[in-house]
Amino acid sequence: MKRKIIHVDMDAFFAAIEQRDNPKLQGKPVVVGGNPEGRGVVSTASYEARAFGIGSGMSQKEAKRRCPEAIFLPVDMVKYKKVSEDIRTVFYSYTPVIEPISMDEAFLDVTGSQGLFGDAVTIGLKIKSRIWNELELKASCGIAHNKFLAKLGSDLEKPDGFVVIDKDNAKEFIAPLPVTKLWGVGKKTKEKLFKMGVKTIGDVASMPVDFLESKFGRQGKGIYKLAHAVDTRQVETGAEPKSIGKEITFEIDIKEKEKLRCAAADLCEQVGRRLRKQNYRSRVVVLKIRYENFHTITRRKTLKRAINISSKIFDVICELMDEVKVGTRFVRLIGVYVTGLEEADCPRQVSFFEDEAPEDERLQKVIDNIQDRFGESILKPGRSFKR
Ligand code: TTP
Ligand code: MG
Repeated sequence: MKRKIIHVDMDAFFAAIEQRDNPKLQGKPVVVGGNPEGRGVVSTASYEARAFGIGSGMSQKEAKRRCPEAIFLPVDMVKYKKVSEDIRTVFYSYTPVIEPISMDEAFLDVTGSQGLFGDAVTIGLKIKSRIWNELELKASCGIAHNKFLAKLGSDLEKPDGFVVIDKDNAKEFIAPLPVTKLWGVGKKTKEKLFKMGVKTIGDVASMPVDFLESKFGRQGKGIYKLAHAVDTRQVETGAEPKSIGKEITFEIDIKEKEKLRCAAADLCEQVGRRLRKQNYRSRVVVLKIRYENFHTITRRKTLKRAINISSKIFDVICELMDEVKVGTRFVRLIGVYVTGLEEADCPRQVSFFEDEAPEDERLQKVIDNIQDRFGESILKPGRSFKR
């Protein structure tokens, strides 16, 4: 049977919920985010506010400067989570093959549902209208034979979009679109492509794959495939991992605290990276130690707020290492685990009291991007090296 995937993404999610719940806000510029007088950032803005150039991630101060008459509201995550669950319930009534990407976005593989509910377009329309009728919210949908095209489609006609990309002319359909619509093409790659005179997806498609690989390494092949409308990735329903962890057994048992800290720092990097790649934050950090006599202990710390920055995981691990007096006995194995996983849906609001400041998040993003492009060994924190 022909594969059919629907990508659904809610429009101006947080702001739309606020407008729904307070009719006075409808048709008005609404900005949901942190404190507009403090260091808060915009979580999202209603489409009316976007007309003033306000968007996610912008400082609230700047948003206020651009549109002083906008209505600023705090984030009500409990409410949005509930709506997110309601939306998911609608999805599940059409297919069990769902990959939630964030609170307001998911891929649905409806290949096997068509016999029961009608073709993919019918299902997409039903989902859209049920979300509107039952939750009074607007969703945008993209329908195609693969994930890349489905997601591209849901974004093309936002808000209230509905785009079907036909397999037979998918390549022609995407050819005139800018290269930034290809997954993985960020600012840097875009600039590099622009310098080569490559502006559209069609331009990429017309280049030999070898050439793209020589310029962009592995990413070259990836963008080549996408530009040819090829994407074989499955909709991953995958049972949620209960924990993510990494451990190392030393060739020679180690007692020296500094060396053990370096090893732990390296593990925290790897664990943090996996955590972020899988779009989670963790509330529980676990240290595992096996001594030379194979006696094994674990120590855990539960945090008030979930984290996913490697250096923060390392801070907790250091506390736990001090607790078990690392440095006094020979150690054979050391392990770092994170559990109590939560979806890292969206950047959280920022205040002075948060343990993961926006600078930390930004720095971590830069590190992740560099490692994505050049490999993990290209950049390691000083704490992984013994002084
Ligand atoms: P998005 O789907 O990226 O944005 P949106 O739904 O507000 O608007 P649209 O899809 O129509 O462009 O994100 C979903 C929610 O996640 C958004 O309503 C608020 C939250 N969010 C943040 O808190 N910070 C961010 O930087 C982003 C991008 C989203
Ligand atoms: Mg959205």
